[in-house]
Amino acid sequence: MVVGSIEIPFSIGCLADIPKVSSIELLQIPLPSSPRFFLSTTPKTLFSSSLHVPIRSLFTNVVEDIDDISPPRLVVDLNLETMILLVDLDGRGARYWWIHHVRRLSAAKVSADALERGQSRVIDASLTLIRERAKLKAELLRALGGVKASACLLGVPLGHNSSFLQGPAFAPPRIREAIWCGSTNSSTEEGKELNDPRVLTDVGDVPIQEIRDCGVEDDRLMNVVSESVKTVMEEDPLRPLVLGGDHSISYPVVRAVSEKLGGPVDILHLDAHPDIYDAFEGNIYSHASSFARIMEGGYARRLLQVGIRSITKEGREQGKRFGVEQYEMRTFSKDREKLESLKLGEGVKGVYISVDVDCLDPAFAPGVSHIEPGGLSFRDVLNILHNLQGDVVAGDVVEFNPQRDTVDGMTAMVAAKLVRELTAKISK
Ligand SMILES: [Mn+2]
Repeated sequence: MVVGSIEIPFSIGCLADIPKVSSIELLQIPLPSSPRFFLSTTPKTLFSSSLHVPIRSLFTNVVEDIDDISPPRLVVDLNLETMILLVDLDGRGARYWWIHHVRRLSAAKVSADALERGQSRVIDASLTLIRERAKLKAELLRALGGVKASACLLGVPLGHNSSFLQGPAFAPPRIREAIWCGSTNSSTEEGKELNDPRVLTDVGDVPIQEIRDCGVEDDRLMNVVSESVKTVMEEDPLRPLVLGGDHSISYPVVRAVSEKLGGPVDILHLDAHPDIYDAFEGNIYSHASSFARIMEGGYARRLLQVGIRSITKEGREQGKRFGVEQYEMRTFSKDREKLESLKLGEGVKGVYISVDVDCLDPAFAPGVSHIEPGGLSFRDVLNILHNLQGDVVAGDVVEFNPQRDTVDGMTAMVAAKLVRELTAKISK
């Protein structure tokens, strides 16, 4: 239920437009009603480090509560044609959605059927470009011959399922730029040549924002991500190496890999967080819940989580419930030998590697949304990856947030090197 509205004298579109809006503009919005609530939430920032808007500033001016939601919440319609905010009054957090004008058109009695047909055309066109690029590149590789498996980059620039900042939506082009930036050579540490198209190809990005811009909701959007992954896997010898995006994308990606291969995989998951909440702030697709969805779906036989140092009681309970092998940083020195000689994927369809950049200590990778001290060194991660025995069928590198990176793009280089070394692990 939306109980109040505020006219905004400028338009805010989907995620891609947000940085154009300054906090000054937002705070100068003329507000129609006197505040009935003053929230005691600590000021949080919305959307990006380039747009600091303390929630308190926005919410001193809002309108009415809704008593029948427990815990009590405040619903605000800023009538941006795009934004609805839902805030916990007890200060536990905020949740917000961007509702595009397409949905308002729909509400204004544009035929649902017409909307659905239009959305399907956009989705088909998006998948067609990925399919045709994958087909072409795979045909060339097969013509060259001698390639058993080849890493194929697929960007999934999705950031709206993050519970904090949405910057990972901007990561894929920054990672590509760093892979090819020329400050380093094209060899991986163990001698694979990234310049060799037999080692690394690229089919571009799933146009996430363009699809959301058409009013497509997450249930369907996640299916589009899965379909894109399957489209790459359709073309032997391509194997998807996915550039996130926030960590929510691992669910549709792993689901696609498992469904396409016809059985579960073993997952090596490097992360500061277990991302295994049943739902986070009411969002089953949250980046903090992706591994709950993966385990529920039976897409993984073993799930090894390494680098964990921010875990709640629910995270541990969910870990037990799903039989997850959680390796916490506080015992890393004891676990190191085991983790540096892993053998995975035997008896299942292979190994999937999911690398959240925040598995690294922020000293190595400051450009992440959730800075969590006490993490792995870059060499720790490489030792684990280089020594891993198993057939790596797919992987992802997620949660790099360019909006939090250093000015010289240090974390972009870190994410790029993770991609380079994973490429070497996949291609053969
Ligand atoms: Mn994480």
